[in-house]
Amino acid sequence: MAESLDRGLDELSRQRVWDALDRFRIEIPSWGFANTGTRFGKFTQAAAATTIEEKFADAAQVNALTGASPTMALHVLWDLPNGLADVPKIQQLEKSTGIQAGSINPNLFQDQKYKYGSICNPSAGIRGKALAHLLDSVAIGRALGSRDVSLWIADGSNYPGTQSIRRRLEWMQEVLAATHAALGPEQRMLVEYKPFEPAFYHTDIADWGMALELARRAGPKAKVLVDTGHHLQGANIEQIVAWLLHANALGGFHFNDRKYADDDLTLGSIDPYQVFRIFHEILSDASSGTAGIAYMIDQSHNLKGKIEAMVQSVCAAQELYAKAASIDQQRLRSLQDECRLVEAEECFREAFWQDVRPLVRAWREARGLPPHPLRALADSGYVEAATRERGARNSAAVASYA
Ligand code: RM4
Ligand code: MN
Ligand code: MN
Repeated sequence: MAESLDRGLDELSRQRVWDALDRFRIEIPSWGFANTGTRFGKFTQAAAATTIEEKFADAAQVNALTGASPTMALHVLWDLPNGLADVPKIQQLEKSTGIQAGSINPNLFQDQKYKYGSICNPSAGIRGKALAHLLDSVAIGRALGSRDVSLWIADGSNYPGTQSIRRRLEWMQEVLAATHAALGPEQRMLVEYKPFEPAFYHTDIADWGMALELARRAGPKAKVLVDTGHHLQGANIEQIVAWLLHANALGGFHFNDRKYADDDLTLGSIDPYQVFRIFHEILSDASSGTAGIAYMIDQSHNLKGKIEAMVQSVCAAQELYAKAASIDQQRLRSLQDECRLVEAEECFREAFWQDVRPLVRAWREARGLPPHPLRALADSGYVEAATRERGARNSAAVASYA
């Protein structure tokens, strides 16, 4: 037993980490660069992006420092307020910054008409408008050549008896099927779930089982999106991941961390072991089904500097992915099969606890990237320049809640 404990990083696991870093990409969200806040108010930041041009510039800066985030998720209403007509502008920005448009996020939660829901609204007229927005989003995705249309449905109700759960899900199913039918051959549709908020009694897509069933009924291009902040306390997220892999229905992730609910904190800031366990589920799956998984960050930093927090998040994701990649899967599997519990657990734990940062730094240098991305950001003066250029516009932003 002694020799199967305490093994450290051997040459093979170093190679696995290196390959994993070459492969790993994580998408950053445009909304992570703009001024966002709590539902009580916003503390605006002078360096926050105020335009789509500035969001692209910030994303390019994060990618230049990390080499791992070449795409940016777009929110249709916030980033393409004129819908399809804004596509040429986005294409122009893709060219000038080298950042590609990533997942397209329809917005079905902001307009006044969605007070009682969007695709689950009892009004056929409002459901029709929501579908029209979904179809616009599919067309935008197709025009930009981006693969995923990522749906988060904020619909639900606040009081028992006030809405029919059954009828709403039938309505929703119809709209999702119509959206699926419009997808191009390369497009996918991701279905996100969340147990509560903004609705507090029932949410129309509350958990992964509901999302999976809806995705299945919509069609083969529909997959489930796991937002790590969208679970009730104590949920075993890596088990959900394992099940979705088993069902060939894992579309991707919105990474963020939480202590209580949908807190949108920095990835791995509260529970890095959980992110490691999630990556392990994926890396221990030898099938090819894992290749299409979209890793994305869904975070809004209302106190931390936005660009700094995004660099920090990408680096945290790389480090945790690297740790999970260092596991010798074959060895772990035989320890599991022989029920050598302590040795199996130690094999797993050791991968988590070892410091992969020197190896990640070496990888960065070999790829022409700064070994310390956060330090390089500080040295670049980028945030100071953004503060000077954007300060006046940001100070004019509205911050009140009521
Ligand atoms: C939601 C959800 C969605 C995101 C919005 C802004 O809580 O996580 O994915 O688009 O926030
Ligand atoms: Mn999300
Ligand atoms: Mn969320």
